[in-house]
Amino acid sequence: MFPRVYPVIDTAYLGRRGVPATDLAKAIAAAERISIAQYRHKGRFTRKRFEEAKDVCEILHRSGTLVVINDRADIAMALRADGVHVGQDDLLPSEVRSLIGETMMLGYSTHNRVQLMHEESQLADYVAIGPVFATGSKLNPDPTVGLNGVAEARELIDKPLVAIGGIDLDAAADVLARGADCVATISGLSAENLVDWEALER
Ligand code: 3NM
Repeated sequence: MFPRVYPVIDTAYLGRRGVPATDLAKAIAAAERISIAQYRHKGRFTRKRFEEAKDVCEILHRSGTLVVINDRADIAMALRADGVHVGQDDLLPSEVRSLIGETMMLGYSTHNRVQLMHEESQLADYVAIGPVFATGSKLNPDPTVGLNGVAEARELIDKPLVAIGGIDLDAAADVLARGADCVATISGLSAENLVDWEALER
């Protein structure tokens, strides 16, 4: 069963708030029912950033939480992370798969029906659809797909479906009810409201 809640530890978002990525990682690690998290860093992977990602990975792994690295298969492999998440402007899933093999998880972002139905999407372990609602956490987001877009995506694919974009706690239940297996969030989740997110897990 794919988890229902997928926190995204976004360095830009947390940086603006002065929250260390490791602090959020510690809170996620302490939340027993949260079983997966993503580390997302859109900037350059300096040595310092790599060390931070490594710390985040270690903190999460100690509690048995799976770690997925955004965009970068090389960094994910160097960190011995559990997976890589790529988007439409990154390496293709087929290229990533040939690097990471079958045991590491591969997530793929899609934003519309054509991308969802593309053969590359079939190579992913889970597919994300978004943005569901307006989001301030992504530069140049695609048009929102809304709850109907989630329901349509559900009809189009059999894989675990992750919904992302502007989903707060209030909206999460609706998004799950429209067929998403999981809700991913950057700004909707914090150390303070993590227990409420956790309640969505079985
Ligand atoms: N990907 P928040 S929307 C990282 O549409 C990301 O694929 C999206 O942040 C997509 O939960 C998004 O703060 C931002 O809206 C999610």
